Amino acid sequence: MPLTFPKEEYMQKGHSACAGCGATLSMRYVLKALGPKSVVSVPASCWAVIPGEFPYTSLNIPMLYTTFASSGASISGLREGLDSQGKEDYNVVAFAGDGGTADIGLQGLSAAMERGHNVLYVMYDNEAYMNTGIQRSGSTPYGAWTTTTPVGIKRDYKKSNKKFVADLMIAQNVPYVATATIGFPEDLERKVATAKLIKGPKFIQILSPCPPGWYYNSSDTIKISRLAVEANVFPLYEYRNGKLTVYKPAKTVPLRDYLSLQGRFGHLNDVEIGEIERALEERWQYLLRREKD
Ligand SMILES: Cc1ncc(C[n+]2csc(CCOP(=O)(O)OP(=O)(O)O)c2C)c(N)n1
Ligand SMILES: [Mg+2]
Repeated sequence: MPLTFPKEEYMQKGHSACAGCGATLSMRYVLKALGPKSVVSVPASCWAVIPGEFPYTSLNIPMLYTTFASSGASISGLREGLDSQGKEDYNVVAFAGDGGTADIGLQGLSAAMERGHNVLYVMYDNEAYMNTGIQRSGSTPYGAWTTTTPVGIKRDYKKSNKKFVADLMIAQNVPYVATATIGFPEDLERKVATAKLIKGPKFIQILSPCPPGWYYNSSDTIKISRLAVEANVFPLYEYRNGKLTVYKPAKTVPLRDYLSLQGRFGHLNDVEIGEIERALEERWQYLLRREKD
């Protein structure tokens, strides 16, 4: 790991996340890049319970616990309040799940970005409503089992495609948009550090694997995060000043390598995997075309 990776910790031991929780590493890495002058707003989600019960907390910075739909509105208010006290140097950050971002919080997110506040919105994407028991969200990928897309005799796995919120943010021309994963921490750290220096709205979507929700061994979290990029499931990109840059992985792997580690995809047959692979390739080609624009 390069020496530039910040040593300071703003998240301590003693939290209540599951073993191998990707969302927990996401928060730890984001705070490392932002530093102590940060305030984080968390809506209803796993992260609302991970820090611990009041008066205990595993975070060394202030956290506002807000309602499920309100992340965008809450960071707007925090920003304006801090600025009115002359505290422009504080980072105001939303740290929201995929349900709270792709679904119920989408209008609040879009509105906060449109108003142009100097805020960072981080979507930790574990691809379902995990805190309430693995219900599908708009960000759940095609083919996945969840408790609301069950696979019994009817094979009711999710039949619609993942909604890529970062793509929506590009369509809205948000000044800085990026995708990242905890499997490439230096890349994640650099993107958060870049966002910190930009005055205006920023959005980062971090793929954050979930052992119980994706049904895999908790020691595989980092491996799965890296495979997601290498198997073209979760392309890494950065959008700045209207220009898209797509990361080309040094190594690519077959989709099956990513899917086979996770019980949530265990029901898929060869034909279905081939269809998913084709759709992912189409999206990849779309991103490359967009990069050339
Ligand atoms: C208006 C409203 N509806 C439903 C809930 C119940 N609820 C709490 S957390 C949650 C799931 C959150 O999912 P996500 O945003 O993906 O975060 P994760 O739990 O995966 O970390 C739900 C449905 C709520 N708190 N408020
Ligand atoms: Mg989630």
